[in-house]
Amino acid sequence: MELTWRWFGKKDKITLQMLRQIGVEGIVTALHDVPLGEVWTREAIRDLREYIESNGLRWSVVESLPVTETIKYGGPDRDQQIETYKQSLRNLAAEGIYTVCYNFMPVLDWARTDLYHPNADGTSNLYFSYAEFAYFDIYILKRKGAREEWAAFHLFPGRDVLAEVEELRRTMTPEGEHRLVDNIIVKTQGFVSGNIREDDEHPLEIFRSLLARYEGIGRDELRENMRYFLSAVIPVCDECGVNLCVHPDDPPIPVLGLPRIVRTDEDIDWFLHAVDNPHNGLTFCAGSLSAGLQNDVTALARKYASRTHFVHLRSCHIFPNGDFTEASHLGGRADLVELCRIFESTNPRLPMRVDHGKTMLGDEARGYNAGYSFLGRMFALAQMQGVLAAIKKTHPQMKS
Ligand code: DNO
Repeated sequence: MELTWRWFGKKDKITLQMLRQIGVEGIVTALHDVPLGEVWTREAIRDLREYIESNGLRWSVVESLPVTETIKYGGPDRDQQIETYKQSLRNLAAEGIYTVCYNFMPVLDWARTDLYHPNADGTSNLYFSYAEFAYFDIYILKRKGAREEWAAFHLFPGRDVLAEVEELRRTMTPEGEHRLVDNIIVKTQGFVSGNIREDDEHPLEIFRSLLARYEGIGRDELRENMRYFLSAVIPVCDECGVNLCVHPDDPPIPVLGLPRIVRTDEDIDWFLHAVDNPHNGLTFCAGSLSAGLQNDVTALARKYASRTHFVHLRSCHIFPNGDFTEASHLGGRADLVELCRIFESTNPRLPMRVDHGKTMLGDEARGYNAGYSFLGRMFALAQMQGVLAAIKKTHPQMKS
């Protein structure tokens, strides 16, 4: 596979020269300065591409070309937004960038409750606690119907999330609440070009008004809106050779009363058939998929390898109560060794990046984006490089 790395543009504290030293071949990035919903011009794309190339690397994948909310909830300006999207796709192809990742998660991109959950060995990881998430929903966001929904939440038999929320409430402080808001809707969102930026003064209000747009939108409506979007953009991808690949929902469960439609085998099968064209593909995020008990990640990789255009290598560990954390890249529910074998044999040039490394050995003091440490990701990349080398050596026919 092609070894790529998510880099957040010229302001990223991790420089392209650092990446060259650790064996990165391709860059995964986006035009993070272009406001949501505006066209990515050829000039701006070219400027960044040339900068990457002047550092001896190539721009391999766009992550992400954001799909604005109006397309997801089917607002009155969605056709105009889809035209903008098509134009950006054409411009990217004209500049030689052919792999484009996006997601179709309403309002909230990925979600975690703790960004520095301590491990016994002194490192830290991202973590998702259902009780903390429910606390945020009920007592901070104060979403109508939240308490009733959590009372009816029986994904993990024997777990009473509401009772845990009340327990948490006894010790919760204003700082604790602030941290939850920051973790759930600010720190994890802004840098991925989500709806909330770090400097927004009233993130909760923005968030609530976005949630309100989804009243009456359930799974079927969201599916229809995704089909509408794909039917419009895939012909453009076909015409200019772009592989569009949706990122699975992270975590792969419905959250905050919002439907989520890319979280199971059945969902993947649905959207691939909704517009059955090889350019309509999947970003195989082993981490997101492995955070759902319903998913057998290896079986999914086998089934969907030929429609996978981009791979995120990471793995989650789910605790008996359902909470999950990001495991080592050689542990957890996703067997990354087997996944490398599957993807390497399907397409030896398939771009992959390691995702969400640990925070370790001083990463914590560097102010990196949540989950995107340098040393932690470098460590994971080295592990995956070793795995790939071993696979190629034992199966010489797989040499790229
Ligand atoms: C988080 C990322 C996601 C991903 C988008 C793709 O770490 O995996 O934000 O980039 O969902 O559109």
